[in-house]
Formats: sequence, structure tokens, C-alpha cells
Amino acid sequence: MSALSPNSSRPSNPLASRHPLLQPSPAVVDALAAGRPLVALESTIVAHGMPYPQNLHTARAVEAMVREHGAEPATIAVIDGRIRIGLDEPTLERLAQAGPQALKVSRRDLPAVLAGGARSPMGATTVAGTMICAALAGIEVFVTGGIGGVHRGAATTFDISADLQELARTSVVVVCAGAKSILDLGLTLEYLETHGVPVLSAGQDDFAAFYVRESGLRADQRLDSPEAQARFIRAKWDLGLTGGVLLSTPVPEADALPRDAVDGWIAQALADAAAQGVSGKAVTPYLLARIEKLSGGRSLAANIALVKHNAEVGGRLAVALAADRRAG
Ligand code: PSU
Ligand code: MN
Repeated sequence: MSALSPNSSRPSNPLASRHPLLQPSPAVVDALAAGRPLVALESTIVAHGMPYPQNLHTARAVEAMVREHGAEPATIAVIDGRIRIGLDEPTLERLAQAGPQALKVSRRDLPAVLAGGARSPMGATTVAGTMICAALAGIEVFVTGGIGGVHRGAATTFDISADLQELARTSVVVVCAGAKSILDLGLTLEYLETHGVPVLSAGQDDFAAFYVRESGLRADQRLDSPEAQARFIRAKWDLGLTGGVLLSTPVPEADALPRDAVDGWIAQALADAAAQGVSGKAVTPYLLARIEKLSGGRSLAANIALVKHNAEVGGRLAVALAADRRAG
């Protein structure tokens, strides 16, 4: 593990000093050595959010998009009891094929996939899980599709994603296309406000609603340029205000789905989940898969398009944040 690579004198694991369980991919090691900014990507979206092989193709396309905009992608997962920062091709393939057999890893689940060392189950990190690992690795920007939030009916189920609490405490920017209306978007924004999480929007005034561009709910502030976003983020963290920032950007117009159709699929998926008694961490993956079926795959195409767009926004932001730090 600690061997030097043959063609250089740099250590093979520059992240070991940050935490001994962090294991960067060779591409991430190279990016760190070159001073290229990193963008974290989650793995629950791969294992639990999309079917094989579209999940694998999407993961690759998203990585390529980040690279195209000047940053290095680092897909995060827990494999063989180590926190992988960047996955090489065979490992990404393994995770994509494992699908729902991989453990869905949020904050509370991290010990379960680390405690057994190499015998631990494979772990696909959620937004919360990925934020924790990204912060450990010193990565400031993280791109996902949609975040978890306050579920409809949370007043009785208490179902509020750990993603929101993580945004409150962990200093990483999460770029997303808002959240699906399987959630209560109004309550999700209220929760974020209570916990002091700024919600920025790029490209429109509204917080985005995943397959649909507008949610009817305003973000706190619209900041279209990566430079303006970077200044806002630095201003927050320079004040000692730890915690995340949510940056929402809408699905590209050409790929957005009709609101009425989406509302119908979501209502049906929620009714099916209730009839089946689905609960706990199974709820979100169940709803995602159900909506894909009900939409005849249209939701998947929109999902892929929006994640790629988020990767462009996140890649540009990572470059601007790195420049802002250098300008200091
Ligand atoms: N929303 C999506 N796609 C996803 C997820 C959410 O549109 O793949 C995943 C993310 O990994 C998110 C997790 O962090 O689901 C939230 O799960 P829960 O609601 O159980 O906290
Ligand atoms: Mn939940």
C-alpha cells in the first residue's frame, strides 16, 4: 500500500495522512500531484438509483463531463473496508453490477462497512455518506442527481433523510437538480433554513424539482456564474460557518419531463409503496425504481441528462473555488 510508484518519488497514497482508511485511485493521486481540483461523486445513485448497465454508462459519462470542465472526478464508495476516493474501471463495474446488493451507506452505516476490514460488505455511499468521505479527503465540491429530503407525510413517519442533517454539519458544496417531488419540497427547504444551509440556484430563481425545472419555490439566492458561487462559498467558510451549501440547477430544457405526467407517476409510486409497507432506507430506492417502470424509462433518460448537467456546473465551480483560494 505504501510503496512508491516506479516512475516518481511521490507516495502512492497522499491522503493517508488525512485518514488511514482513505484510498485514492491512481487518477486522483495524479490530480492531487498536479494541483487539479477534485469533484466527488456518489455511488448510491449507481448501485441503488439506476439499473445496470445504464448506471455504469452514466457514471462514466458523468466522470468524463467533470474532466472536460477542468476537474478530476472522484467517485466515492467503501470497498474491502477502505474508503475509495475515485474508482478505477473494474471497481466501478463491480459496483454497478452489484446494484442493490451493495449496502446503502449513510452516516450511521459507515462503521458497518469499515469495521470488518477486507471482509466488510461493499458500500455505496449516499449524499450524506459521500459528504463525510469527501470532507475527510479535503474535497469541497460534490455532484449528485437529487438529494434526499423531508418525505411527504413525515409528520407521522418521521422520514427525513440524513442528507439534510449532513448538509447542516459537513462543509461540502452539493450540486444537484433539486429534489424529486416524491419529497415534500417545501418542508425540505424549511428544514435547510432551520439548520442554516444556504440554498443557491444557478440558471433560474426556483429551487429545481429534478425531472421538472421549476418547483414553485424560490432558492435563497440565484448565482449563475461559478466565480460568484465560489465567492459566496468562501465567504461562508471564511466566517467559520461550517456546514454545507446546496447548489441547485435545473434539468436541461430539452430533457425536462411534463409536470402532469411526473405528478401522476409519483402519486402512483407513493400509493404502491404504502400498499407494500415499504419503510426506512428502502423507501427512496423503491420509489425511484417504481417511477422508472411507470414512466416506461423516460424518467431514467431525464435523470441521466440532469446528472451530466450537474457535473458540468460542479466541474466549473471546483475550478473557480480553487482559483479563488489561490487568489486568497
Ligand atoms: N434521490 C434521487 N436519486 C438517488 C437518491 C436520491 O433522485 O439516487 C439517493 C441518494 O444517494 C440520496 C439517497 O442520498 O437516495 C437518500 O436516501 P434516503 O431518502 O433514504 O435518505
Ligand atoms: Mn428515509
